[in-house]
Amino acid sequence: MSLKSEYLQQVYKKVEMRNEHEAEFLQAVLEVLESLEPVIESRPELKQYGIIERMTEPERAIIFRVPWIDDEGKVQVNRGFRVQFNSAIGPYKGGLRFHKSVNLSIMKFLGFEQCFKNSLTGLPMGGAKGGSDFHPQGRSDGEVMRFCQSFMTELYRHIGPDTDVPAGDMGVGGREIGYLYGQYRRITNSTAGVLTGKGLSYGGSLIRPEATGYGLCYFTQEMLQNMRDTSFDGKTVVISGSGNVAIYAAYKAIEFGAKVVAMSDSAGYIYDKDGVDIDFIRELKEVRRGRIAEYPETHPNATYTQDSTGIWNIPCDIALPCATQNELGEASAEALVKNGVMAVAEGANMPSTPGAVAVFQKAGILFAPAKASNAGGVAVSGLEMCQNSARYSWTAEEVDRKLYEIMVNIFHNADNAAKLYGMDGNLVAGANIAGFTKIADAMLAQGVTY
Ligand code: NDP
Ligand code: 2IT
Repeated sequence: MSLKSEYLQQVYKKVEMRNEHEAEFLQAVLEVLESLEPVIESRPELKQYGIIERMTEPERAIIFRVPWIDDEGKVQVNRGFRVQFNSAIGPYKGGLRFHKSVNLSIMKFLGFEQCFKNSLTGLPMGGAKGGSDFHPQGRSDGEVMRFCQSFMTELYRHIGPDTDVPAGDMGVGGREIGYLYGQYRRITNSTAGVLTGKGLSYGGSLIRPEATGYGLCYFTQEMLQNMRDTSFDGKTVVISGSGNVAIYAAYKAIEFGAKVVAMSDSAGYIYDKDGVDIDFIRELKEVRRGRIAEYPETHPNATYTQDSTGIWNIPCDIALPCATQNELGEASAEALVKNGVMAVAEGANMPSTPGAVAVFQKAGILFAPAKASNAGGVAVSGLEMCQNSARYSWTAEEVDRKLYEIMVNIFHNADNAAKLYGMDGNLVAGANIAGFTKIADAMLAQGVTY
């Protein structure tokens, strides 16, 4: 363990004992505690009021059975989760993930990180995450609808516009949010904006589908300008994944003058030295729900390689991991550094392993941690909540401008926090400290409740 403070070591040991099989959750906690060493030293009240002990234990974790009937008439049973991590600064807020790999550890790491991310947006949102081990790939629309209806039939009693507002994440996009919202409306006889990422015809916000990817590029552009006096213009970019985050990150990077040469899915990656045809990929993934392997059929200059991690061997100036946790390990980080990467900015949640982050930091590569750089999605979710409460909608330009301002602010808050504690340039520490401070102050002010 790399913690120096005896107190933090003790706290972490207890977290480890309580959650011994939850590798992802422990990974996320340790990273935050490492960043907080200097803060704990300078603010003894944090220890006195058990702030870290309280923050590393979710306020509530709900696990439930989700039965549904597949197209063959067979009963299927999945496991549903909602981990309500911290509500000190606002209603629980965070996405729902439908993926076969979902388990309590993954829900807790995502919920834990969401608290700091939401705090960084400057909007009043607590942190949560939920989802299921239901895997939508290969399922018909009818099956997805029946699953969503069953999932919401339990979830509805735990959420509400001032309590907990879920949204999308992996495997949960506009289609799923629609089915979930429809069932919530039916059960509760309420049209409250209880989910974000809704369709435009029933309370959704313009720019929400684009927000995470756009926000990632706004953050990265600000980081490049401030820390290296450069920009996306003329740079070669590699983006992993080809889902919601990856697609809109690619659009914005291209708009900023970069060439995106590679993208992937869980089976493999494509390399197109002329720059990917992002309209084609968007249609392939969003409309046809196809596989990235199909790309070379219509783009003969491109190649497809099985093994998605191979994408990090492609030389690039900027790498944007936008697929999933721990997708970029130490060996991949070394390959990127060897090939001259200048900046790595995380679109996915915790895509770089701790070993990979250490490689980037040692090599002096610009590194933007997920909590800061992918906060654009939840930020526009917060703006969707505002619009729903006001029963009003803003134009795409208004939402995009607010998103841009929020991402620029997050960069400077993280950068300044790192400088304040003598860790100039370390955006991991800066983001953790800036996100933490607001929640800690709110918890201190409210007494020992949760
Ligand atoms: P999607 O379901 O839209 O897309 C996920 C993409 O990642 C797919 O292309 C998927 O491929 C690929 N993928 C999954 N597992 C792997 C793997 N092991 N190796 C390589 N590729 C893989 O999800 P999102 O784009 O919404 O989410 C991506 C990441 O961004 C997640 O970490 C999520 O938590 C994070 N995020 C999402 C936000 C949002 O608003 N949606 C906001 C902030 C963060 P395949 O089709 O083969 O499964
Ligand atoms: O990880 C994330 O920030 C999300 N999946 C978005 C959450 C949200 O509430 O919009």
